Amino acid sequence: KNVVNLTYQEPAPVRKIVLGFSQLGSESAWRNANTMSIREAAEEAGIELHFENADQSQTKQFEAIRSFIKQKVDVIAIAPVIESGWEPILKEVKQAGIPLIMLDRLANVSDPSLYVTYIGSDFYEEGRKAGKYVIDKMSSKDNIGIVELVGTEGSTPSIARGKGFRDVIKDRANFKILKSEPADFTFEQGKKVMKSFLTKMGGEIRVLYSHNDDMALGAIEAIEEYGLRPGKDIIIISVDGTNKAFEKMAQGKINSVVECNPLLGPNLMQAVNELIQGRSLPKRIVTPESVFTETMAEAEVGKRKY
Ligand code: GYE
Repeated sequence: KNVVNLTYQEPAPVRKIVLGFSQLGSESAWRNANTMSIREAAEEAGIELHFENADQSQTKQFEAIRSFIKQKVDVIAIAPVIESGWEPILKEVKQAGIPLIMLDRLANVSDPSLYVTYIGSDFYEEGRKAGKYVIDKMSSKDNIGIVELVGTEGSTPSIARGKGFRDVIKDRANFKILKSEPADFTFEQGKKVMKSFLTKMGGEIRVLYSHNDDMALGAIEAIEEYGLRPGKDIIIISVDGTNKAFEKMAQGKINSVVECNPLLGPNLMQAVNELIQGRSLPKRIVTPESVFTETMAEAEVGKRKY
C-alpha cells in the first residue's frame, strides 16, 4: 500500500516566456531610449521579445496586437499612442486569455480588468513641476506671454502635462497662454509650429513650454533663425532630460528640464516575470523623477543614459 511511485518523470522543458510589445513609434530620443531599454532588459531576463513599431499609428498597434494573439504570446505589453479607442481590442486580448500590461502611456478603458498594471511616469506631476519653475523664474508682475508645444494630441503625456501646468499657473493673472498647438513630439514639427508662433506674435512670447526635448530643440532653431536668443529673450522649459537637451541647457539655451525616465525595460521584465509566477501586481507602478536647471546642467551633461 505505501509504495512510493518512483517512476522517472521527464522534467518539464524550460520554455522562454514570450512577450509581445507594441511600441508606438520612434518619434523622439526618449522613445528610442525606451525601445533600447526594453530590448536590453528582455535579453538580460531571458525573455523572448516580439517587438512591433507602429510609427505613431493606432491602427498599426491594433494589427500588432492581433498578430500577438495569433502567435499565442504569454504576455502583451503596449505603449498606446493615444488614450481613446482601445476597449474593443483589449477585450479581444482578454478573451484570448493573455494578460496585458500598459507601459509609458495609458489606454483609457472603463473596465479595469482589461489590463493588469500600468507602468510609467506621473505626467500630471511633470506638468506641475514645469509650471512651478516658470512661476519662480518669472517674478515680474508684467504680463507673461507663454506658448505651448503640445505633443501628440490625445496622448496621456500631452493631456496631463498640459493640465498640470495650467493648474499651477492659473492663480497668476499675469501668466497668459497665448497659443498652444500639437507638434507630435518631433523635432521637425516643433520647429515648424514654433516658427508659426513667432511669425504671429514674436515679440509677445516670453516663455516656451515644450512637452518634450525634441520639439524644444526644433524650436530653438526656429527662435535663432527669427533672430531672438533662446533661453534669454524666450525662457524655455522642456520635459524628458535627454543628453541633447542637457547640452543646450549647459549653453543656456534651455532654462529647465523636467525629467521623464524612458528606461522602463527592467520594470517591464520584472512585471512580466512576476505575472507568470502568479503574483499579483499593483495596478499602477510610477517611476521616480527630478527637475534640472541651468546651474546643474554642466555637471550632468554626458552622464545622462539617454
Ligand atoms: O516625453 C516624448 C515621447 O510618452 C513619455 O513620448 C512619453 C513621451 C516623451 O515622444 O519624448
